[in-house]
Amino acid sequence: MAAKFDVAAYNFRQKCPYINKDLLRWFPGHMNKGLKQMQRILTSVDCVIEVHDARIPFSGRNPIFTNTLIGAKPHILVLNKRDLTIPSLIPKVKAQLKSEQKIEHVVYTNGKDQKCRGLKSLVPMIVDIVKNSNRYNRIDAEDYNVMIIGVPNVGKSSVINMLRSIKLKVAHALPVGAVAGVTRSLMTKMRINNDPEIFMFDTPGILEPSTRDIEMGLKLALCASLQDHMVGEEAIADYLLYFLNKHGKFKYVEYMGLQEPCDDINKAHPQEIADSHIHQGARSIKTTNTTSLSGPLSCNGQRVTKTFLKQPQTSTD
Ligand SMILES: Nc1nc2c(ncn2[C@@H]2O[C@H](COP(=O)(O)OP(=O)(O)OP(=O)(O)O)[C@@H](O)[C@H]2O)c(=O)[nH]1
Ligand SMILES: [Mg+2]
Repeated sequence: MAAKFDVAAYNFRQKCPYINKDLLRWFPGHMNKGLKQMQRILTSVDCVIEVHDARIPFSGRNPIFTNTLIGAKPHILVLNKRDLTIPSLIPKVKAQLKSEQKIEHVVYTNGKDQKCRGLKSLVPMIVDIVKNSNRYNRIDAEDYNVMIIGVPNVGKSSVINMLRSIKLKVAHALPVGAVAGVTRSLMTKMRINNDPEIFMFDTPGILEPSTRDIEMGLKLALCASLQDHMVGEEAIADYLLYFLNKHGKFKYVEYMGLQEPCDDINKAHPQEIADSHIHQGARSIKTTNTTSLSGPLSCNGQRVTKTFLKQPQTSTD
């Protein structure tokens, strides 16, 4: 039985841990090139699907998309990795996105689940909103072209693969991977449906050229939209610790074999260091020798386990 801790009894940090903004800046050449390629094909695109991580529905979407790619095109926001979030929060998040950001079409998906109802609802939704839109130069086209955009590692390629597998029963064709930056250029369009013909363009994940906000950058890092080693595993783990304490989420205490919550990743455990590996959005720390943390990510000798961090903690927004 997990012990209960009272947030009020602790003097937890009130401010997000500071890290140098440059560590959160990642805009390599392939992102710049990819953005230009995406802008060039816009006239042949009927609908833009923006994929984002469902754990951070209000943070980290790239404003460049809204300004330069979405414009007046029909737009669907796909919040992927539904399995890592808390289902009961979904209606509230959707309502908030609609009222505050005027986003009408929000779909939650699990890009790893062929039975996902959100994925299955996408094709009818695309057909419906494109039919009811002004297609300009493509008014007579019978096929539908859809561009998938989003920040890195949110599951863009996985969603396309899964749609192809659901609708066409074909094997996955696009490479996917747990580290941000797998897709590095605009891909040839892929058929995902036959009647009507729907094609999708996969694109590289694109971040903003500079970081506006440290906390937003850390949230993106925590969801693995930035590569861990660039930001620093300790900084990411420390932000997670800050976040969990701030929101009174203390399951980590038991998982890590602590007596009580701790608020300083450095003081939490100075000697024993877990060989660690943080991967694919769900942070996982494994006992391998491949990536060794030089800092005290583990508390009191316990390793943060995959099971713990894979559990939905909360929406990270
Ligand atoms: N838990 C979970 N993992 C997912 C889901 N969808 C995709 N993934 C995983 O997330 C990681 C990134 O998936 P990709 O499809 O490569 O993401 P992407 O947005 O195309 O990434 P880039 O091409 O690097 O921008 C992979 O390890 C996938 O297996 C999901 O719904 N839930
Ligand atoms: Mg990809």
